[in-house]
Amino acid sequence: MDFWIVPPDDIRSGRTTDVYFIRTEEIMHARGINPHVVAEVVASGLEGGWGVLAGVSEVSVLLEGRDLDVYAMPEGTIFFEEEPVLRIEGRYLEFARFETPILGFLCHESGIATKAARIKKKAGDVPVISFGTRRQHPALAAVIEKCAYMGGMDGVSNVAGASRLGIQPVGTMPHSLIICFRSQQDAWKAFDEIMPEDVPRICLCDTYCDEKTEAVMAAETLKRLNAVRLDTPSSRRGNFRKIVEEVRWELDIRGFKNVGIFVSGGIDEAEIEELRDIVSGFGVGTSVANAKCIDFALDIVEIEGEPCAKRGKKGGKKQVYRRKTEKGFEDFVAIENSKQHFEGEPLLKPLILGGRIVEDFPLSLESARKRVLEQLKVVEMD
Ligand code: PCP
Repeated sequence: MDFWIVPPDDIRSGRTTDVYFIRTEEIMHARGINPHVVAEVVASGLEGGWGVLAGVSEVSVLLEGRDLDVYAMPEGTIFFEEEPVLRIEGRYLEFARFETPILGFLCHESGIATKAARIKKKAGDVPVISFGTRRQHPALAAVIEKCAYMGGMDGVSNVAGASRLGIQPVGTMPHSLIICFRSQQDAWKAFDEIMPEDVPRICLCDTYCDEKTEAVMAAETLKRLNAVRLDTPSSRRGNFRKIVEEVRWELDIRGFKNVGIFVSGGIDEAEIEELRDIVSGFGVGTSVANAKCIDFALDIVEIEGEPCAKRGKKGGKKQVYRRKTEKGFEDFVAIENSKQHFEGEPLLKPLILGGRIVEDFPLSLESARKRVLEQLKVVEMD
């Protein structure tokens, strides 16, 4: 296998499962056991109190054609602990082995989308660009950028990822360009002369000299400099805000008030809070691309119509109702089809019925991203 990438057909056939599901299938087939069940995917241990759901469209492709009904929250929905985000109904052996890839899609992708959303919420109107595909296996480049973008980030740097998203990749220049020209000015001038007009003129200003020295040098070298990028190494970083304030001061007193300051390198939520009032953009890599996965579990909660959840889980087929409040929204979970009428929008909507994707809600990336940004306006954050 080149680059150790599992072929898509092996994912579709369920070969990326854990062996104990294959053994379970063999045992249940041998004894003729295959009950009708309801299984729910629920998150626990949500560090920030909420998560952004991502990976639903891949689950729909994975389960299409199987004799199942699947309900899910729309891609990009903000969810909370104890809320089922996806529900599968059907005979257990129709989906047993797919538990592993279902959780793989949802845990990994929701982890990245959640972190991207947290970063974007902290950044407010300051643009944040995903710079992190270098931190993960390149086979995942498009998925990482999709989740970062869906989570609300304003752009992505990976060429393959941006192409799949149908957007232009965003980036500046690496230190290697400056090193190979053996001169900051020569590298910056070559960039300005050769790059297409629509590429923003953002010069990396921390290669050999102090950030403020190189920032002034760049502003004096390129007439149409949009911004400088500071990627100060941790060995020199100290008080990064002070460095940025000095660069801002030195540019302003020389009449370069329109030259922005773009920062990258180890940027996470704390750095965004510390710098968002004095920078024009953030490049965020590791903290998003390498985000902790969401701890989803898939559990059977009903068997042949009877509640049967294991310890630590609540039995019965549930629905999540969301109603608007003055401050935003609140959810509550209730047994589906209970006699009571509940106020609020039911969040679990048909995704697959009788094995056919019904797409009862738009699976498009743009609608998911719009949903995230809308919810970020009102969701609370620590
Ligand atoms: C890194 C590179 C990435 C940034 C930092 C992501 O700088 O510019 O875009 O950093 P993060 O993963 O810590 O958030 P370098 O490692 O100096 O690489 P280069 O010289 O190519 O800019």
